[in-house]
Amino acid sequence: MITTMKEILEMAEKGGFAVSAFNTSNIELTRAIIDAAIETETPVIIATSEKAIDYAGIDCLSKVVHSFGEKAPIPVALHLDHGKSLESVVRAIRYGWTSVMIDASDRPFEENVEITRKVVQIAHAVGVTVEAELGRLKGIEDYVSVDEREAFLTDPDDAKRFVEETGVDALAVAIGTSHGAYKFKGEPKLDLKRLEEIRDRVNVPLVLHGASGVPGELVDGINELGGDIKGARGVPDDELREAVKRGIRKVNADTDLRLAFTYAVRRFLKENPAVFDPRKILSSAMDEIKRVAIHRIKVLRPDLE
Ligand code: TD3
Ligand code: ZN
Repeated sequence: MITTMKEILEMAEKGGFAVSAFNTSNIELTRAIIDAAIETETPVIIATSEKAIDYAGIDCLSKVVHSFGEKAPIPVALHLDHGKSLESVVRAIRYGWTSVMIDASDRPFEENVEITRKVVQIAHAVGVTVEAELGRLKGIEDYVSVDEREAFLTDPDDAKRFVEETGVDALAVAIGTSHGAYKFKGEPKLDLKRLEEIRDRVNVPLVLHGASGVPGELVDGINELGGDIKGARGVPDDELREAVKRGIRKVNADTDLRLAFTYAVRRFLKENPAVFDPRKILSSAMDEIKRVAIHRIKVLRPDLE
């Protein structure tokens, strides 16, 4: 069934686990994600970026997710990922999104508060959940100095003030992750101490962006099959488990599903040179996406592992 992210996050809080938010932009990703959630009997958040909405068309993408989500025997939320403006958020709400992120994390604190507060007022009036972000997502090794690192990672006292002043339902924090397939050059590590300090001050569910694991077998498989994504590295499963222990309740992944798709398509085409039926090619991709999503869902649920 389709529900709000707030309801799903409450289930995660009660169960002491984190819910996955997986990004979609088409039928195949949506089906594979929802199948993974059904098989593990776990609620799931289907996230769409503004680019995904532009790619698929807002009406089409909404209908695809609602069509599969409504039939599913588990709670499914349709969430706008990294909404950059009030217009984009309101448009998503109008088309059936049950949850929105307003990401003004690149603006000064007071401006971030101001726009987030506005979004909360509008979204809450129609029962839509709001996520906002404080801090900047940048690989921990990409900060040129300790000062810069301190300036960009989420400050625990600011986080407290931000949540109090905006009334957001969930807060995305910067603790050393970054978007994409190249997250760490050296040892992959999160600032878990900072996460604990934020957790102690903030009473809404915390969200981890840029959390793809970038599984070695997918990266190696793609490279062996003619791809070129050398040096790709993500967040290890154990770091995610530690983050869940410290209060992360929503974990975003997009890159892992893209890697799964690419690996499966490369492998299928190599193994089946005579096949040219898109349904067969995409079915192999769905199987691999589902497998990767199930692994992630289980990592975030200590009670299932
Ligand atoms: O918001 N997202 C998904 C969109 C980012 C583009 O990849 C995330 O935080 C997940 O990031 P990733 O790259 O680790 O999957
Ligand atoms: Zn993100």
